Formats: sequence, structure tokens, C-alpha cells
Amino acid sequence: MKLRLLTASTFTAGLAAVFGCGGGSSYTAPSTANTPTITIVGQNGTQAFTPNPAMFGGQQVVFKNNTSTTHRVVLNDGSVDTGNIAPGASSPAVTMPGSGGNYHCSIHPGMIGSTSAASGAPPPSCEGPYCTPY
Ligand SMILES: [Cu+2]
Repeated sequence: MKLRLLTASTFTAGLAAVFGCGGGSSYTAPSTANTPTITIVGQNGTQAFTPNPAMFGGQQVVFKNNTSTTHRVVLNDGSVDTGNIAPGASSPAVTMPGSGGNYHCSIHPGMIGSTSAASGAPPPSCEGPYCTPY
């Protein structure tokens, strides 16, 4: 297990080196390496996302899909949409509202989660159609 992790990170470093030698190009691809991750673990209501609630108000986060089904995370007010996240893939980095918020999977609306406010205050109470877990 440790060897496999080492190999993967060596491979990633090698890739970065290859892309880093872009013949003088100054473009640097956005890195999500240090972005907090919310992991999608199943289609089970408030247990679908971990951590949940997450203390990521006002921050960029990445959703990582650890299930075998495509998911799409949408903030209940529509202000954030990850697009489809294939099994095993991660979403682009999206910015959670500073006041905290509630989100769901638009494909499986019973998958629900929330982020706290940037101040650490709990998420706003969930209102509307995407508040009922299954
Ligand atoms: Cu889903």
C-alpha cells in the first residue's frame, strides 16, 4: 500500500515536471492539490458526503466521487454547480458561500449536505425541496 502511494505521487511529480517544461509558456494550470475535499461516499441521505457538515464556508472545495455512479453537486440556491462527476473523478474547485449553505445531488436529490459559514457558525437551516434525505 505504501509502495503504491509512493509510485502514484512519483508519477504525478513526473507529470508536473513534463508540463512544467512547456517551452517558455507562462501558463500554470490551476492546482487543486491543497483544496479541501468533500468525498461522495454513497446515495445515503446525509451520509452521502463526508465530512458533513463541512467547515468550508467561503473556501474553494473539490468534490471527489468515491462511488460507482455519476453525481452532480448543486447548491440548493443554484449558485454552485459542479457538473457531472464521473465515478472516481473529482469536480473542478468550486467556492462555497461564506455564509454557509446546503447542497444536494441533482441526479439523486436525497443526497444532501451542508457547509458551515466562514465564521464557523452552523449552516443555515435547510429550506425548500432538497432537504429530505433518503
Ligand atoms: Cu448523485
